Amino acid sequence: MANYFNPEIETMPVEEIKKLQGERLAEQVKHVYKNVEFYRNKMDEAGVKPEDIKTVEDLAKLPFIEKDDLRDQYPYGLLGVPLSECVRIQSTSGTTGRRVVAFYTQEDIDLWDTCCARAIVAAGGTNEDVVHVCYGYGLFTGGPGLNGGSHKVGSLTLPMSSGNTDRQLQFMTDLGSTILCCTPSYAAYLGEAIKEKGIKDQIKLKAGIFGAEAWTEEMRHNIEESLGIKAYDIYGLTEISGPGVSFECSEQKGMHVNEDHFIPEIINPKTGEVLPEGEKGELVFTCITKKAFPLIRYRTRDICVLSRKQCSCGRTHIRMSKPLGRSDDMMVVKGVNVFPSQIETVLLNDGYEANYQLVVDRIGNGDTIACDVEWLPENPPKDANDKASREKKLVADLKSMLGIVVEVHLVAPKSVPRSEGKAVRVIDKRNLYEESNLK
Ligand code: DLL
Repeated sequence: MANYFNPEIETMPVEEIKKLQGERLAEQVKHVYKNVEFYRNKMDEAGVKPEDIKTVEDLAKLPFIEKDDLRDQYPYGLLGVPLSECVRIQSTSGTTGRRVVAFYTQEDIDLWDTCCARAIVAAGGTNEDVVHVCYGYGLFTGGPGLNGGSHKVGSLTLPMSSGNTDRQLQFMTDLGSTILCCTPSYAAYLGEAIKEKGIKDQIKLKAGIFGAEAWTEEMRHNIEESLGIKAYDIYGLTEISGPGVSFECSEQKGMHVNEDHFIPEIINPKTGEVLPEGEKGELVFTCITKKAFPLIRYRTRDICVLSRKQCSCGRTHIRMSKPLGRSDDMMVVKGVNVFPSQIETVLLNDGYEANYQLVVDRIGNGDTIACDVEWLPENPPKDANDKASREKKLVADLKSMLGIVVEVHLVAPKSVPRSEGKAVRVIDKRNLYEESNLK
C-alpha cells in the first residue's frame, strides 16, 4: 500500500501540477527580477521580461545558471530576501575551492523538511518509527535535511551524525532504530560491522534512505541483504535545497521529483537544447517556492532521464533515473564532492605543475583516493626524508581544501602518463554508474 505525506499533492493529476508550477514559476520570476540584480541583468540581456513567463512552457526562454555563477556571486549575490529574513546556511564544495553557500528562510527550511518527510513516508515511515540519521550534520545538508523530515513525520529522531560505528550500533540496538539514513557506502559498511559482531538478530531496521553519492543496483541488493531492509534512493543537491529534491517509492524504479517545489528539465549539455521526456541528458532544476536562494534553470551536471509514465505507487510526480554520470568531472569520494580543479589549485599553490593523476577506488566499502604528482626537474627531493615531508605537506593542504585524506606520491618528472589529447587526470575504478532504472 502506498503511503503519502501530502496525498493531495503527491497524487495530483499531471495537468493540475503543471498549472500549479506555471503559477508558482510566474511568481518566482517576478520575485527574482525584482530582488536579485544578477537575474535582472541576465533577463535583460536575454530580452525576457517577467510578464513573458506565464506557464511551464515559457521556462525555456530563461537563461541557465551554473556553478560558476554561484562562485562569482559568492557569498551574497544571489540572495532573494534581506539577510534579516535568512535563518540558516548550508554548504558544499565548489569547483575551485570556493564553497557553494545556500541560504534559507524559515519557510524554505519548512518546505525542505516537507520534501524529506515525503521521502521518509514513502519508505514506510510513521510516527511509530525510530529514524537513525547518520548523514553528517553541520554544513552538509544530509543530516539537517533528514532530521527535519523525520520531525515532520513525528518519528523519534536520532541525530547521530557520521562516524563512530560502535556508538552507531549501540544506539541502533538499544533504541531499536527502524529506518536508517546515511550514504550507501556507510550503510554497506554498517552491514559488514553488524555481520562481524554477530548482532544481526538485535537489529530492528526495516528500511534505509540512502543517497548523496552514486550507487548501483548490486550495492542495493547487498545492503538489503546484509541489513535485512528495503533500501530507498534519495537525491538532492545543496544548491536546490539538499536531500529530498526527489526520492524513491516502494516501486524502486526512479525517484519522484517534488514537482510542487522544483521543475526539472533535461537538456543537451553541449547545446543547451531542451530534450523530450525519456531522453538522456543533463538535469536542470528551477526552484519555484524557495525565496532566499531561488535558483532558476540551474545546471546540475548530473546526467539523467525523466519519465512521466504512471507509477504504480499512485504518485503522479515525474520520476528521474538515478544519475547515470556527470557532464563535468566532479566525483563524490567518501561522500565529499571532489573536482580535479581543486587538486590542481593546491598543487599550483604549493609550487608544483599540473602533472598529476588521481586514482579513485573502492576497497571493501570505503573509497580510496591517491594522487601521483611529479616533482619539478629543477627541484627534486634531496632524500627520502625530504620526499616524505613534501608528501606530508601536500596531504595536509589537500585535506584542508577537500576535507578528506588523499594519499600523495611524489614521482619523477615525466612519469605521469601523457596522452595525445585531453590529459587523463582521473582514473575512477569504482564503476558507480549504470543504465537507467526507469521502467
Ligand atoms: O549530496 C545532498 C544529499 C544528502 C542527497 C543526502 C541525498 C542524501 P551535495 O553535497 O550538494 O548534496 O551534492 C550533490 O551529489 O549533484 C549528485 O551528483 C550527487 N548525488 C546526490 N544524491 C545522489 C544520489 C547532497 N541519490 C551531488 N545518487 C549531486 C547519485 C547523488 N548521486
